[in-house]
Amino acid sequence: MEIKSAEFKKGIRGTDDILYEAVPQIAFVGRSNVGKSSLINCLLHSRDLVKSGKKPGKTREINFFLVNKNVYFVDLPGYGFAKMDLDKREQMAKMIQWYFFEKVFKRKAVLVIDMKVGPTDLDLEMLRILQENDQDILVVANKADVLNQKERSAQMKNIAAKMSGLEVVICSAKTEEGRTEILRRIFE
Ligand SMILES: Nc1nc2c(ncn2[C@@H]2O[C@H](COP(=O)(O)OP(=O)(O)OP(=O)(O)O)[C@@H](O)[C@H]2O)c(=O)[nH]1
Ligand SMILES: [Mg+2]
Repeated sequence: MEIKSAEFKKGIRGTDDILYEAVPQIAFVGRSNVGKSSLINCLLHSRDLVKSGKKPGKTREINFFLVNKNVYFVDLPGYGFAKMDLDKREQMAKMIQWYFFEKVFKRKAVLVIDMKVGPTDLDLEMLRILQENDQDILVVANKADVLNQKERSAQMKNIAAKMSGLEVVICSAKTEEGRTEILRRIFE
């Protein structure tokens, strides 16, 4: 699948008409700092359309990007950022849950986990929420570039065991490993 165009549409924090448009949404969800925004930039081949950053807690709104004029890539704030004060963290968690509870035209969730860290309790909790809401889910393990071969195979086993056999695409927003595979699955 080729990316022909991508543009920022809007950032929302609560209900908004954009949610209910007849446009499919590909929603990127995961821990803060796992590389959701970077991964979207990688998929779109745009270096900085989506703001990403060194500091966790970079994305504070639910950002909609219109891709190929017919699908939204949705960049969500991350969960589990320990240094964010509790109020703010709860507010983010609520926003993420609220988004997935909303009934929209069509949605696919891309759950991004950290390949090195593996699935955390919060990741598994998020997976459960997605499954309970009957979401179409694609799990991707990002930052594969930081692992050597040995660590890679160990982590693949660890992830497979913790994610009850769900298929996981290994990727790196940095090296673009897995990019074509993710795009294929998103658009299939
Ligand atoms: N080595 C490596 N670093 C990455 C990769 N993807 C993202 N990063 C780095 O991880 C940091 C966080 O990236 P973001 O894309 O802002 O992460 P995020 O998940 O959007 O974070 P929040 O918006 O806080 O939820 C940045 O310093 C990125 O450069 C990757 O595949 N490999
Ligand atoms: Mg982000």
